Amino acid sequence: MSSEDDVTKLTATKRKWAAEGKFLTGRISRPDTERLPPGQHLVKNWPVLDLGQQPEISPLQWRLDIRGEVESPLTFTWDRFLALPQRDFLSDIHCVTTWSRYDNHWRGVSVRDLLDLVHPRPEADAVMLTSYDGYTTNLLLSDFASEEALLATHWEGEPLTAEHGGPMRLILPHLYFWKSAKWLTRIDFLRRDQPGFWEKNGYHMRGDPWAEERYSDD
Ligand SMILES: Nc1nc2c(c(=O)[nH]1)N[C@H]1C(S)=C(S)[C@@H](COP(=O)(O)O)O[C@H]1N2
Ligand SMILES: [Mo]
Repeated sequence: MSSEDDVTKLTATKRKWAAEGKFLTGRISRPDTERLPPGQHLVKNWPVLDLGQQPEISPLQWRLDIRGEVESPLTFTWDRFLALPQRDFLSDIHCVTTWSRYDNHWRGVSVRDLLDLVHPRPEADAVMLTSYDGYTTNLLLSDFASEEALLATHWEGEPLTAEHGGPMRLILPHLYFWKSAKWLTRIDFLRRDQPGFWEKNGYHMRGDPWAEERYSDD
């Protein structure tokens, strides 16, 4: 567990990288022509990155609240969540700190299946994700609704460990990994995109790795 001081230091360092444009190569690429986005390198291990407050959530306490611009707001208990179709996914991870990891096998609930249940209103344009550690991150609904997006409970056949966001985290492979909220507990559907934690601290609102959308322009 790190202290509030460590979180402040980490945030300050990452703000500085954003201000300096650290890691930017200036290249633009496409997932269909280049699997590895510009400025990234491959790792075999799976690093742990977060604000240092890793919550332990028991299945009995766990909730997922769906609120905001939806026809059917819902609160999932763990049992109700596991009653949704469980699907298998294969995808790569691209972290803004320049590591990428290929061929991760996931199991979980497809975001598309969730959207079919809650019916986002036509006004809904974005989502804000909130996690048990207080972390927030924002997404356009068009990105959140990606076919590859999942609410993951398993990695490589095993339940997600607490340090990697267990019991459930988002996996959104086509954007930088800071968008993939660990310990997800709330999804708010919004009329307009709003910045989350890193987006308020110099990071890009969207975060496309192939366009190197690492930092905000201002
Ligand atoms: N709840 C929560 N989710 C989070 C974070 C966090 O601090 N809290 N960090 C993000 C960042 S910056 C990254 S790179 C990935 C890291 O996930 P990992 O630790 O499983 O590699 O989680 C993202 N999701
Ligand atoms: Mo990150």
